[in-house]
Amino acid sequence: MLAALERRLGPKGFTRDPADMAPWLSDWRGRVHGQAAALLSPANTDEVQAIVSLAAENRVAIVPQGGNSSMVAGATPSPDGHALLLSLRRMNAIRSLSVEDNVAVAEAGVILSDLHDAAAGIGRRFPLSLGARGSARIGGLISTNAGGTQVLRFGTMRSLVVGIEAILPSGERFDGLSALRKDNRGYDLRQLLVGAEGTLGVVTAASLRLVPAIGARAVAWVGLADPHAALTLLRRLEAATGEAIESFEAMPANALAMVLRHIPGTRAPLECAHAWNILIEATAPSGAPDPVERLTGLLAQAAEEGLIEDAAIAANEAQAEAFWKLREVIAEAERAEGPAAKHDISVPVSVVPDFLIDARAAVESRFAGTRVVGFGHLGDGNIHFNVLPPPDVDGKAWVEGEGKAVNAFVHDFVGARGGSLSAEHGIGQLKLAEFARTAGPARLHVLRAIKQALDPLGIMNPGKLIPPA
Ligand code: 2HG
Ligand code: ZN
Repeated sequence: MLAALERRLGPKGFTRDPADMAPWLSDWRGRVHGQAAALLSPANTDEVQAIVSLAAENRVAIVPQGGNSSMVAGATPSPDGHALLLSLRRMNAIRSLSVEDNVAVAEAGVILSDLHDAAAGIGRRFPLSLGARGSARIGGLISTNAGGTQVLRFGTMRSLVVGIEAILPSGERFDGLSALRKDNRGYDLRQLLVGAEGTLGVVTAASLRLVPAIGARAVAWVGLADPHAALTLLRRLEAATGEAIESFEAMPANALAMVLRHIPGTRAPLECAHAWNILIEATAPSGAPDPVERLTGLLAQAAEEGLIEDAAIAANEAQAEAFWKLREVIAEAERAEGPAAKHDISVPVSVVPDFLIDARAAVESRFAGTRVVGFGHLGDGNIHFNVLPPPDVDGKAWVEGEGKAVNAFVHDFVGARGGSLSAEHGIGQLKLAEFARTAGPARLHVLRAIKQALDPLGIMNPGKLIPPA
């Protein structure tokens, strides 16, 4: 089979060279290391179809991979070395952009920031963004139902996918790219593939929703004392500005401190340290009044009332970018800080302020010496609740040992509040055991039944998402 694949894909699309494969065999955080029989980089959908058909015939596993920025090792093959690592990186064409349909058709290997640029070129934008936008690719973003920093207004990837082209585990091609806004032909295969983490087929291209380009934006950095005030502020800003608030990101003092410590060239926007920092972005369509004035007025009023302690509004685009950088590099700063027990949880938005306070206190008192860094998408109810090991232990060993007890503790805390143990990163390998432990029987039954129906041979990204029976 490998010889047949090598013939079909040619030297650009096939390698077994350990040096070529090495960067793609470990996850972004360097926690999980795998092996692969070969690295396949098809140039088009026909080649993906040939690969999947051959793999099905030979009962060989396929691990699809995009930008390899998964937080849960969802694109890292198992260490046995049997699987084919299928990189979509060469399929990076934007096939079309339509101002009439407000749709872009992008192949799975298109880098998110390239899609942003292409949409801007026709006076539109693709309204999903995240820190890894320079490396994350459309196929991976779809397969993990990625979220990011604009979910508040535009939803997760699921709400932005209007069509999908995919190769199913049988080798059949699903042609679902046409950008129909209404299509009620029963079960929605497109949406089944969103968030499927490559377990139901390989997404090769997608039709994606575009929205009008913004006319202007206002980016503010706010310091305040507690997360309840933050939620009050969010709801007040929304009520006052309609749809203008696109991002509302919360960072505790220790998250900002970690960024300033590890990322060169960063500085705090406000004079004093605050227990909580909020990054707010408000936008306005072209022709509408500049949102800076409105946001400045609303924040001044909030300061007068004592709801917030201080605020700075970016004076220009460079400053706006600098504020955003402080938020977007937290994951990188945390990686530099060392191993941590990471959680990507969601709870109802109304529960977030209490959760941030109570869960941190509970974890730090139950697991002596740990430090909680809980930050993220407050307006979406999605907190990255990361727990750093006590300073005097081997961090890596701690994550694999005591860290597992921390995981269970945090997930039970979340479960008791009606939350989810995966808000936007998926299950992958790293959340699999906890997912199996906490998912109810009905959820597991349906998940396995769907997997069995579409991938009876179990060749698509095995060992991810679906807890073994
Ligand atoms: C973010 O919001 C990413 O910055 C990463 O989702 C979160 O590293 C994390 O825990
Ligand atoms: Zn996030």
